[in-house]
Formats: sequence, structure tokens, C-alpha cells
Amino acid sequence: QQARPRRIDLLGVATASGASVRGCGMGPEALRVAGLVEALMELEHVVADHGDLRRPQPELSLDPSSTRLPDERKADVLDLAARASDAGLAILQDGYFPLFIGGDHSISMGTISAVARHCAPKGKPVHVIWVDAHADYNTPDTSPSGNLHGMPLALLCGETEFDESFRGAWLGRIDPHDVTIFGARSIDREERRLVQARGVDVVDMRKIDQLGVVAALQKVIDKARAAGAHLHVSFDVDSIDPAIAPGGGTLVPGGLTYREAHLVMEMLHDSGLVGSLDVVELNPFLDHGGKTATLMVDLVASLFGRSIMGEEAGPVEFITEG
Ligand code: NNH
Ligand code: MN
Ligand code: MN
Ligand code: MN
Repeated sequence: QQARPRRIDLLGVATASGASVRGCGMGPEALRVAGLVEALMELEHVVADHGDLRRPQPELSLDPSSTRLPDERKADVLDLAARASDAGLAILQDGYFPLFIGGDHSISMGTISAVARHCAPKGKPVHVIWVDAHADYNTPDTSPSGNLHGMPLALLCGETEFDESFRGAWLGRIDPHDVTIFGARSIDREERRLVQARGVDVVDMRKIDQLGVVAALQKVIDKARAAGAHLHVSFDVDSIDPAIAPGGGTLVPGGLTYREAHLVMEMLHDSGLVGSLDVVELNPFLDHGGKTATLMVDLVASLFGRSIMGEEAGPVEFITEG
């Protein structure tokens, strides 16, 4: 059980340049409108909102063929990742909890880079739990879509340099063995090969169904605790079942239920290991009246200590003996 209150530093990255569908650049604002800051303050945390990183978008001409070119979108992704990395590092070095709100999942190239840069000099291991319907472990060679939000984990794990711009000093790296993909149910063929070859831990939806979410997640928490790791949670809204979280551009059926998603956050809170969080891929344009945004605010509140019976109840004891 972590001590309260915490100082939480909110940083939006307002972009959809890594995604196939426009709209998740509005994600940070929707989370604020849904009451993110108020929910954290209600839990007695102190919140500092740094506002949003964004890139000025060049004016599109009336020529219908003139949409944003892939190279321009890539430049957006790289620039915003670099800036998110520097801003996140500054927050961590001040001793605060960075809460990154996207934006598409390409922003995690920067946010996790920040965590790696912060922890590496101190010899502190990092474990990343990537809660997502997808593995996001494509490279430009394996990606069927070319969308950069399908590639951040591969990049962070050093699969590819992409190009010169990725050799910048800003890029902190992580080891594929220090990553757990949780909730996956859509992995591309070549991507799956890569994930298996690198030994990335994949807790897919079938495993969650068979083991139950408690046992499946407890393994991840135990591993992170044994390593003495800083646990980074990268939460893609499409991990949740589309029936209750329609506000995403790449929905896949068969996701986490309402209570499974909350239990994940409640157990992560009780672990006391979580040091940083991403909430990504919320697309307010596709959401149904703020349903997904509101759900995400409630899930973040669970991660920061909201519980049904209040904190006096303490964490539930699990019977672990067989
Ligand atoms: N795997 C697909 C791709 O690389 C889909 C990625 N889309 C996501 N990832 N939303 O979380 O294009
Ligand atoms: Mn993702
Ligand atoms: Mn996804
Ligand atoms: Mn290793």
C-alpha cells in the first residue's frame, strides 16, 4: 500500500500522427472534461497539469490529394516522443509521478524512454506492463499498416532504429524480457514471430480467461517486485471490451470486462510498484457521449487508490496455497 497523498504530474500529448484514424489527438481534453484531475484530487492527491504537447499542423490546401503525408506524420511522432521523453524525465527527476495522456500509442516511445533514462543511471530495473488488444511490436518491415502506433514496443526494445532521428540521446531502451503484453487478442503474423523470438511475455486474452485475471496479473506483479523494478503501466483503451469502451479507432472484440479492468488497476495500486502511467488511444470523436473517457477516469482512480469499501478495508488477502 503506497503512502498518500502523491504528487501526480499530468502531461498530455495531443496527437494522432501514429494512428490510422484521426481523433485521438483530442484524448487529453476529453479526459479532463470527464473529470480526471478532480477524481485524483478527490483521492487527496496533488495534481499539477502541464497541459499538452502538440505540433502545429501545416495548413491543408483544398487539393483533396493533399492529406498529411507519412513522412510528416513520422516527423510529428519523433518530435513529440522526444519532447515527451524530456518532459517525463524532468517530472521523474523531481520525484513526481508522471501521468501521460494521449494521443495515440506512439507517444509511449517517449514516455517509456523517459522512465528508462531515469532508472538506468540508478541501476533501477524497469518493468513495462502493456495493457492492449495489440502487441505494438511491429517494425517498419513487419507492419501491415505502416502506422507508428503499432511499433513503439519494438522501437523501445531496440528492434529498429527507423532512421537517423531515432539515434538521438533521448531514446532510453528497455529489455524485451522486462515487458509484459497484457490483454492481447490481435497480433500480426510477423509481429508474433518477433515477440516470440525475443521472449516477450504475452498474457493474451485466452490466458486471462483460463487463469483468471488475478492469477495472470499476480505473476507480473511478483516478477516486478522480485526484480525491484519501477513498474510502468501503458494502458491502451482498446484493451477493454468495445461494448463498454467504444471510443477507440482499432477496436477488437473479446476484451477486458468492466470488473477485470478495475481489478487490474486495484491490484496494481495495492502492489505499490507503479511509478508512471500512460493512458492512450482514447478517440473522443468515436466515443459514445464520453462513455469511454468516463470509464478511463474511473480506472485511473482505481490505480490511484479508489476502492469500493475505502482504504480502511485494505487489500484483499488471496489464498495462494494449492
Ligand atoms: N497491429 C496493427 C498495426 O500494427 C494495429 C495496431 N493498432 C493499435 N495498437 N491500436 O494498439 O497496424
Ligand atoms: Mn496500443
Ligand atoms: Mn491497441
Ligand atoms: Mn534480457
